[in-house]
Amino acid sequence: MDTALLEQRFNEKIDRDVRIEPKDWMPDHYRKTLIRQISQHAHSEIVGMLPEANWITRAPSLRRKAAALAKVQDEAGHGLYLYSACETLGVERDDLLSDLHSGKAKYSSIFNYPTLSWADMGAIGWLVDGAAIMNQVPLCRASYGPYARAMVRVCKEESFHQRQGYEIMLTLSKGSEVQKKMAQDALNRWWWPSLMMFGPTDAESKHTEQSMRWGIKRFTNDELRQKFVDATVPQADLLGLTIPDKDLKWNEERGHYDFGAINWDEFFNVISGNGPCNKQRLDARNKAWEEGAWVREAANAYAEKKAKRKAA
Ligand code: FAQ
Repeated sequence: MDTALLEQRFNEKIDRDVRIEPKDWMPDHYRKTLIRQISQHAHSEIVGMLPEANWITRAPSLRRKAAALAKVQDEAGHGLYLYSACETLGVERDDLLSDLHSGKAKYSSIFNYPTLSWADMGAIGWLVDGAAIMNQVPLCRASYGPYARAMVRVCKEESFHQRQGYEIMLTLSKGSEVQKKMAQDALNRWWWPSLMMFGPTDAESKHTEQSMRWGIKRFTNDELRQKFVDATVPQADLLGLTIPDKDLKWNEERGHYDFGAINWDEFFNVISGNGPCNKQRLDARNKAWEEGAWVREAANAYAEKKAKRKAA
């Protein structure tokens, strides 16, 4: 069948909202876009384990420690589903990881900020997982089957993370003056980077238009950012905390909150590798890779032995 006809069939499927599956014909650009987005997403989950893992040994109680451990393990699981989904597009996981380790591949800007206090565990759960859910629930309807299906379980787990983060913030904000200050300080530091997670404005976004046409993205970056602000402001009110934005104001006419200008220079600086923790995060991932070499060797040796036994 000629390419024009294949492309026409592919476009018809997209128009009818029929899922594209790994063995289906797809345009090269669609495949590449998915590999880029899914692998960046997988890397974000794996690098995203680092800021919180930092607090597992310092959690204030056994209950908090158990929840933090479970959350970080969930994130490892999300990374694995996503690498698997990406491999269905014909790439090797080792190549994807090599691009992460060399600094060539991107991962979410948010994980390049430091976690300075226990309240940051609350703020990350509430804001970062909250932003992740806002972005990822529509991805459960993405046109590529393996990505959409992986997102279903990821979103369920992210919802638990968001709730447990909010509950940490609630406990701190109803606690002593010092605890309330810690919660406010964490909100001050995580608010703007959380808004940046949604990516550049629609006017600056390179990929949104095409990804929307293909049904990979269902909303634009600005639409999701606005939904997040609208959902989160009342939650901050309930905590008795103040969002660090003097321009934040309900706009009756639009039926949305207006919010202040995002520092896009900071965002582009962070995604170019110059954020506060970029180097630390990549060093930690490279160290984990090197120290895990014996596990990969043992697994390969076992697989070879099993294959030989089967062949004999
Ligand atoms: N950070 O044209 P667009 C999580 C890049 S998971 C870094 O708008 P697109 C779970 C973008 O890649 C968080 N880079 O791109 C968790 C592109 O670069 P390229 C991750 C960013 O793809 C919670 C360039 O800028 N979630 O949090 C960022 O249409 C708590 C132009 O941008 C996902 O990955 C950024 N924030 O839209 C774990 C969700 N934004 O490749 C632990 C899936 C943009 O041309 C604890 N991904 N860039 O060099 C998506 O929905 C999309 O890829 C966007 C970006 C919305 C992130």
